[in-house]
Amino acid sequence: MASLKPIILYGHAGGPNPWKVAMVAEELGVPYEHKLLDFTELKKEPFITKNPNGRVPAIEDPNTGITLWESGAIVEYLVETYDKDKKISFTAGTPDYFHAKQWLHFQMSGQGPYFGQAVWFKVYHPEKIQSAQDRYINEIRRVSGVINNVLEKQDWLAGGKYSYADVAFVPWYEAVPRIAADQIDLEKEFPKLYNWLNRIKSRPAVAKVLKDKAEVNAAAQKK
Ligand SMILES: N[C@@H](CCC(=O)N[C@@H](CS)C(=O)NCC(=O)O)C(=O)O
Repeated sequence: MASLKPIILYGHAGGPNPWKVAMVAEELGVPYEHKLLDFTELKKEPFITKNPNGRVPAIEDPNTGITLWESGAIVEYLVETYDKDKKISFTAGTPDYFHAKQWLHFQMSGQGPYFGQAVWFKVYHPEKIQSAQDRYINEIRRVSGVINNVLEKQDWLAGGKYSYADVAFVPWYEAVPRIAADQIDLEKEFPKLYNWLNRIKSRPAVAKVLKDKAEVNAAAQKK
């Protein structure tokens, strides 16, 4: 996609959601410029006008003029606008198309918020509330069980091939060792899921984004 101007992707070094968008853009060969913001910049101008919710990711696509936020909506925009060959998506209106959306909605409503709350109560909440920690760690386990069971019967979540629905889950799983290394052993408890994550992470596009993420995190730690 040599003729495209780079999409501006507003992200953050540590937060998982923008990296999901980067992975999809890399898979599609859509050029992007990843602007890493500090959390202190998100609730004020100029960012708050781009995303009234004051969170990342958001994108600005100079090729179409759109500004968009919410990572799931951005992923859908990217595949519907740029995945003409259906490399990681499906023909509109087919069952596979809707199944991929179903998994993306599950990722957005069932994985992201619960894994996010697990981080909050394990790492950031000023008081240690065991019941809240247990609730969200158990949700990580429950969501992982759902995926693992499905992957007992198939290699990929939707349509018999790797798609955006699979890669969407990767960034939050990358956070699991930090949240629950002492409580959840993905390899042992959810071997199909563990193997699936490794297959996705070994794809060149995903490996590149994970390398970028590791580099910016290492740089952020040195500051
Ligand atoms: N549902 C939103 C969640 C966005 C979100 O929570 N982003 C985090 C970083 S991964 C953030 O901006 N946190 C800053 C804050 O909460 O102030 C999405 O998927 O885009």
